[in-house]
Amino acid sequence: MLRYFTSGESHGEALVAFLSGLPAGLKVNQDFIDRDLWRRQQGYGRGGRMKIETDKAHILSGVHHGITIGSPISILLENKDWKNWQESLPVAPGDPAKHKAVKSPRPGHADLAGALKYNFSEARYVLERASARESAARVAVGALAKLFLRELNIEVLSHVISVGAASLKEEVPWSKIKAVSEKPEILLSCADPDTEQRMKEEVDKVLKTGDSVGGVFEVVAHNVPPGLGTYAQWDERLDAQLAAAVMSLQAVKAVEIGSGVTSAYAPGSQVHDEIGYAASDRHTKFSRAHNNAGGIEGGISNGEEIRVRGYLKPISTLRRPLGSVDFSSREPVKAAYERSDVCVVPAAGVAAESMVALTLARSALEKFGGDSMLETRRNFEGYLEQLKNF
Ligand code: EPS
Repeated sequence: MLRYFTSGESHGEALVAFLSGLPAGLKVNQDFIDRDLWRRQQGYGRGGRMKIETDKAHILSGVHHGITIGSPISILLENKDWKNWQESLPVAPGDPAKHKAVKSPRPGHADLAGALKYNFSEARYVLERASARESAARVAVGALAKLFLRELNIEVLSHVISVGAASLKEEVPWSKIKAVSEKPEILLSCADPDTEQRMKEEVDKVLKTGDSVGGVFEVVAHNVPPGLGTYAQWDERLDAQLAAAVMSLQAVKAVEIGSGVTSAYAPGSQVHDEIGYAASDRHTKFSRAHNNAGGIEGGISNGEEIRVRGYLKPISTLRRPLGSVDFSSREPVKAAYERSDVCVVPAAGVAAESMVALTLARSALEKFGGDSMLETRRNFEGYLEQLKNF
């Protein structure tokens, strides 16, 4: 069973991620992992922290001579900003006078709920772990899941569909999503240059006003065979697992599979993807007129592209803060402000790719098993043969 955990605070010494359950013999490409970490740091509207950090995966265990050895993998990501926080956020008790308290909770952030839950008198420790900095650790292990999926010819990428009021209307084909992900520079990861310019204007607006802006990303998993996940038990449904995985990302407030939201307002005859049958080099000769189901029917992948959208609320740290209450005096004050991003939609898309890749890799390993890549591939190829002969 593929399992993963992360650890680390935004301004602590490092982030750490653990991944166990990958078969032995998977080639690990360091540049591939670091490229995804870089992609997560990009995007117009990112804040000052991204100028400090250059995230690189320092693999501590589970990989030797460039391949996985079947033992748990741990990865460390240095927080370069730690040098500026050693005195105010030490591991040892330290000097309380140097503590940087977060005195009034930000509406929308974990600050208040976290302080109440953990009985903290202010929100510093809440912010530290709730921060989206943690998603860098998920991207590191997610890149390993992607490398595993690539061995099964499955690829996972994302693109941005909307930022504020600027929105793409048309479905974007895989080739264009791939081209966006390969660009040497990332603006807002939108496949259409005119819409991307309008997205940039949305960010410029909030930069001027001290506000923030949310949006929608879409993760696409390409070339997934039919048969991952099952309707047989509620928690084994692939769409349920993907929804939980993407929803677990910081600032995601809704998840949609395929055209799930608009489908709720349309008659069945306009929603369901009619079935055809014709010679093809895909996993099966069964084909679909369109893909409103987002590649999943009955909790099982159906052989079409898996498309999962994440809806992001605007970042909750505002330069022109909303009303709040001082933790100690209980008087009305403005919410705390600390350096922040104003738009993170492209970055959240990269983090969501990781969550989708980890979910699909776990599901593939449940179906095909294997302690070595040789064994997993053999089982996988046997299944593909079965599909061809269906
Ligand atoms: C982030 C790092 C953080 C924030 C952001 C995401 O760094 P810092 O807090 O030092 O500026 O930029 O986190 C938040 C938006 C948040 O609300 O906590 C990162 O690496 O993605």
